[in-house]
Amino acid sequence: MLKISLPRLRRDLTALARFGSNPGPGVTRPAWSPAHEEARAWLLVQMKEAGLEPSVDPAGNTFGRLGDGEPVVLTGSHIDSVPEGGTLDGALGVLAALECLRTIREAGAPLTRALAVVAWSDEEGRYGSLFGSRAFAGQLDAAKIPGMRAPDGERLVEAMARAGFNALEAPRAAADPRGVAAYLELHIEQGPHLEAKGIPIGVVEGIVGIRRNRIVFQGEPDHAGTTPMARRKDAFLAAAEYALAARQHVVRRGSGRSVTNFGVVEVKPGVTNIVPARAALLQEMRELDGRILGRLDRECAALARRIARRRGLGVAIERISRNEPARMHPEVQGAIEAAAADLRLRTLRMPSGAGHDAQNLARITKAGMIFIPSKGGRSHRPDEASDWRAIERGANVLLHTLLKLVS
Ligand code: HGY
Ligand code: MN
Ligand code: MN
Repeated sequence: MLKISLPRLRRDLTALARFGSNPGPGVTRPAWSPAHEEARAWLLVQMKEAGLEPSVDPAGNTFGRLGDGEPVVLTGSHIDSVPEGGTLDGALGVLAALECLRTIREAGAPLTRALAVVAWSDEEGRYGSLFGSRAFAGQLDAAKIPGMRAPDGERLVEAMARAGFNALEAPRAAADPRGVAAYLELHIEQGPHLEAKGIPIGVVEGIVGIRRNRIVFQGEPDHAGTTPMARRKDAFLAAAEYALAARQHVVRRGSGRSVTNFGVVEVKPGVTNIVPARAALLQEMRELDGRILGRLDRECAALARRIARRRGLGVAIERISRNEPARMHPEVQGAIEAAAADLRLRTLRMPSGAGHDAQNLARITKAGMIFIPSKGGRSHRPDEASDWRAIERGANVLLHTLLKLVS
């Protein structure tokens, strides 16, 4: 039975982890950064050496194709990372796919369809959520590109220009759906369920929708020493009350799986002896059911307005990004389960609480995802890890699922 080469995959994962490596474990490799562009150049060389036809599209998506003709079966993930992130999130899916195509090519396996490995740009959404796969799926709103910025204010247009791309050209990456037969992504679970159940392979049924909003409370600056407490229009206190109340609302009135997070808090003027005049929160909400997600979004906005009114403050709510939930295709789920059965591996059907490029691909083709266990369920942190045996199992399930999709 055809198997991938774990030593080669391990060599590639170790090599890629060098680009943007932190002083300690993990990586910081934001999209379009010098470390990311060096990683892309390295990946293109590996693709060429593997005998694949490399290319990069106007949205910065990097492809390595095996075989000619359409429609093609795509497999991959992303090589950008969160700040202080781990070495497997995204990288595993791209490099396991590369190793699968190498193995298939070396074995001279008969292909009824072309295959391509892909690294989607800015999956982590530093400038705009799931950017590259959104452009490929024809979902990128060109009018929004000039205003897209990172949390630190850096514009997407400047970041892409620095890497040699014209951001305004990104919508030209939109693919003809008839040219894509299926999409398959191997990813670490980034949660605790597979490890807790002792099951080696997750078969993703659906991926959560994600709503990201900026909520800005507007109060008044005042002297922090002389202003009586009852007279303060403290924007930070309104934001703090909202964050606690919104979290409670999502937990109580969501599906039981619904989650929310406040990952960025900005307080202005941001000095110790002035009452905060302005407090901005970046909030995200995630839920598998689009209707529930929409309801929570509306209810939280109403909650913010009530708190602002009661405190005599202003509030502005700005939508940052919005990804709808996506169902994975039953045929691809079935192929993953059949491949795992061939390899005598147990599987678990499960939702993904993380967003993935597969949710954009699901809009234009049959998409599926394979999960492997994350140690301690940890991810988006430097000590993100999976066992090498788990990595090998996941890559072999990816290999045999691909073979079922192209034979
Ligand atoms: O945030 C996410 O869910 C993914 O890791 N980008
Ligand atoms: Mn991630
Ligand atoms: Mn990821």
